[in-house]
Amino acid sequence: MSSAKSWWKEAIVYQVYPRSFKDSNADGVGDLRGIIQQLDYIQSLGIDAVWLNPIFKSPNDDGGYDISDYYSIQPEFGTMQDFDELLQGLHQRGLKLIMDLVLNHSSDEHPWFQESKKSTTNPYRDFYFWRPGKGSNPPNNWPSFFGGSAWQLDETTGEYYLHLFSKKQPDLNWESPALRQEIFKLMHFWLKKGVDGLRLDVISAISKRTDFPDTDTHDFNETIRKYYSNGPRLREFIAETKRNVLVHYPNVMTVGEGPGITPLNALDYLDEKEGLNMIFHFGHMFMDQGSGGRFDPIPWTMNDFKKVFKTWDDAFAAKGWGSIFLGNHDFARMVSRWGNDREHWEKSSKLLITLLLSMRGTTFIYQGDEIGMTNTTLRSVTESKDIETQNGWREANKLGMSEAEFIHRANYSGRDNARTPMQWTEEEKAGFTVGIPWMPINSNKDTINVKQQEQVSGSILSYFKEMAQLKKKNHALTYGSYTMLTDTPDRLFAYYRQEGKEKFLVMLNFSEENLNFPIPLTGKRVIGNYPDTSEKLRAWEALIYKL
Ligand code: TEU
Ligand code: CA
Repeated sequence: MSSAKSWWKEAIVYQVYPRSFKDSNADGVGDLRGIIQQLDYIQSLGIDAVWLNPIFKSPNDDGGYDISDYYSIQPEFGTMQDFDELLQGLHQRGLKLIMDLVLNHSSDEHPWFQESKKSTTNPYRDFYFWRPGKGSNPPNNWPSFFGGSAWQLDETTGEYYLHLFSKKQPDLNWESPALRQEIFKLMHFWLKKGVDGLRLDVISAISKRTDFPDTDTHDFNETIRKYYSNGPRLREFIAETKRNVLVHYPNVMTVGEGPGITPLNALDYLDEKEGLNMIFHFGHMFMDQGSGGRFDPIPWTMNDFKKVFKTWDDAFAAKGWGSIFLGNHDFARMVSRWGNDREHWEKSSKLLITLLLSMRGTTFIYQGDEIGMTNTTLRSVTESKDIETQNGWREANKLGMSEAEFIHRANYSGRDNARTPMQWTEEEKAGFTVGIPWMPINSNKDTINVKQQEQVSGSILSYFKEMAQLKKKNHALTYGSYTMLTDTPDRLFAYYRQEGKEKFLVMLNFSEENLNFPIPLTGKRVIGNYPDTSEKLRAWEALIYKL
């Protein structure tokens, strides 16, 4: 990875899902003033930047990823003044703010779409993709991420519009120069306010194959890779965005997100002059998804997991920079998915935190993972608040799957898992709200909450803070090389991080078993999730030695 120093390479980014972080006005929905109230807590973590999921006006069909006004704040979240106060509060604490911009699609309630759908000759018609159907069928066989066809017939003009996600998220047509000018304008608006970074949602899909060929595969992730992402004008659009906007804000970080980014095409997105700073890849996040996608789980192995990190570190060995995450608002809680959220909950939470903060690349940690929050349990699909789960059930049901089987799958991989309210205290509403929370609070808030862990020295929270300090104090853990050990038991993930004379060995036992591994006799233990050191690596033991 390029060794040029940048704040965003050294940063530990804390992701805040505003709807579930802290409610300040008793309506059961998290809001900006709630985040302002918790700024001292956020600062106490020792992180450097906050990534906020979208906070723009939205009908909330997809958790705010369906924006109806890019220039105003979602009323439930507060006002522009609240935003300005939040930004100021972060900057006063030496923290940066990364906004989440959704530029692949808007809400169907956005004025652009309301105009576009009026007639085939409307000036905004080409802000979206409209195509005639094939007889009574959609223009092609593309499936939506959220079930059903990616095309919706609009009666007014008798044409279909494209929506890779929900029907209420029509894809924006970046082929239109006028649309691109509007995008650049809104980006300037937020960057002029002093925002420090942008997470660009589904940026991989902004260039479409405008001949819209049928997909030739039933594997959903393959369809994404081959047809939805990495389109013919992608680099051109990113370069134009860089030239028209980003180049004017040299210290602003950009991280592109999107399925379909692979080790072979990732560098197309990253370029000092014409590209973004980083991308989120999904190599590990999709490895347990079968051809049917999220609700079609397949087994994964520790070797697959380790290989993903090696592959992606190699991809950025010479150029570019990686992002390291194990969970976010779109996936199950990391300790439930990769660790053991039962008898080894504390140890495995600490182990995963060790990985996040010692792997090469910028660390992104999702709210609640610093205290080991776990998956929730939906008893029925009606309890889900997520369109992907609701629509996933509609599709599964059509194919004859039982609700019991589907809910079992949704409790393993569904997005509701990550969206239960932040657990601040053991109070009835976990200190999140005094109203009725928009989503039920996880029943384990009595044993997993910030207040309790702030008072306990060996807590996951205190371990996170200690590990964050270790990363910040040791450049090798940021800029050092990454060398994975290969002659180890499958369940042992061990790697060196080295810069000059500074060399660390990270040992992570992803299993309940004691593993034989020659813990280095020389060198000094710098952190571990057991109070002592034994001659074997114990269940879910994480250990870092400075050699
Ligand atoms: O997710 C895009 C993406 O990467 C999808 O693969 C996503 O992981 C999943 O299929 C949807 O759960 C981004 C946002 O992170 C997600 O919350 C939005 O639903 C989606 O884009 C549409 O804006
Ligand atoms: Ca509120």
